[in-house]
Amino acid sequence: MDDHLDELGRLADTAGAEVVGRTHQRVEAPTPAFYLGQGKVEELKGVLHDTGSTLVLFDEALSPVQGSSLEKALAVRVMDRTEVILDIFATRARSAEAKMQVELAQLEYLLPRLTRMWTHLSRIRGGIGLRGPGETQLETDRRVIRRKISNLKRRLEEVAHHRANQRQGRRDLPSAALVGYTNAGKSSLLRALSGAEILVEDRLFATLDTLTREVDVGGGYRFRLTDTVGFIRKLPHHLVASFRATLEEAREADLLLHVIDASHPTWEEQVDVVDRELRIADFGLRIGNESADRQRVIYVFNKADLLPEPDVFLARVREHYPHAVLTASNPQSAIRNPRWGGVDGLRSVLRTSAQALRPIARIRVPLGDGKLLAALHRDSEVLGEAQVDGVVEVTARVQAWLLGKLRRAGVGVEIGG
Ligand SMILES: Nc1nc2c(ncn2[C@@H]2O[C@H](COP(=O)(O)OP(=O)(O)OP(=O)(O)O)[C@@H](O)[C@H]2O)c(=O)[nH]1
Ligand SMILES: [Mg+2]
Repeated sequence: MDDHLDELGRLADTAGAEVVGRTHQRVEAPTPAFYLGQGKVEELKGVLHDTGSTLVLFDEALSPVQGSSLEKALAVRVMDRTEVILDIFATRARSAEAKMQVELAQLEYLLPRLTRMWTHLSRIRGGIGLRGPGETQLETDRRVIRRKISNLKRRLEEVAHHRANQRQGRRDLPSAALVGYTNAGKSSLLRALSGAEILVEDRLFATLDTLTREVDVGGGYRFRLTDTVGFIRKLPHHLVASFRATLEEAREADLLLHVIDASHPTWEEQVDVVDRELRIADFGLRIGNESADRQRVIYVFNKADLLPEPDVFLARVREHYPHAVLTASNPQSAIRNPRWGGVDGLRSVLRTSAQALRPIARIRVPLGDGKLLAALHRDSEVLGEAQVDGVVEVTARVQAWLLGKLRRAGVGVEIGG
């Protein structure tokens, strides 16, 4: 309970609100009008008066009716967790695509609440909760909003289509996606592995756009690594839905690196939240087939430098996650803990995966089969070519599925460099 409110506090802070007090009530059956009991509403009124605050945040989702009657009763702006998250996303979206995705989610959220926002806007202005689609859209009617929604959906589909086309030509390198709870250190890991300057912040939802970098994992192998938007408890489903396209990149990756803040007191719950979201987002994880999931997901326990006893911690989590990797990915980690302060362990796991995902093969291409040669150049990483006895012998790192396909087509294939 306290953890949930702590997190709501961090969300409020990220959104730019200052928390002046908190309270909770165990509610067996939320009332249709206020969610809370009448007594609690009165108590809240007193607190609001005493602290002079202008905003109430709810950790639970409020129905449009509950939200609007609470606003009337309390005479201040009332937002639930969903709305706060939407607000943060709205202020953080940078790319045109992220902006469209957030706007879509906001409009979907707004639609059933249109009348409520309407009546209150004239009284309460400014502050968080009034950004994003903003007042101009609120002046329009539902029909216009519906048209906007379908417009945004269409434009987002176009962007997704364009991206899928771009990906087509890039299957040469093995790929991995960094996924995980917000603030776990996904961007920091990508920065540490690639050496690229990447935005890292001690804030929730620092990253909204996927970003891909090539990473040298040693032994002559490279990986294409993609950073993604973080998950959080009760992530609004509108947002998950509209960010689907962004997550497409991750969905098609050979591996998922599930990054966990090992130093967080409730990391286990965070892992559950992420696993559940990944299932909902249909990450090709086979539900009910744990072993298949495990092959594709590598659990990366980050922030090792903050653990009192990293070795003990790793031994313990390996009982559940046999292939768990422990990392520390911010620049100060190595100073704090020289032995556990790096990402070498993850790099070597990626190297081993790359070797398995892309074995080196010699493929004999008949002279004149330009199509096969072109396909190899497109879908595999060609290391060398030589003409021997009327065939072109191509040495390449080839994906396992492609090897099978070549063999079935009667092409001469030999594994080994
Ligand atoms: N001590 C310590 N801090 C870390 C480590 N990795 C990341 N951090 C810090 O954790 C915070 C969040 O890091 P990010 O890399 O932005 O996290 P993220 O998972 O990309 O977060 P979102 O983009 O918000 O989902 C930053 O303040 C980092 O400096 C680590 O290994 N050790
Ligand atoms: Mg990030």
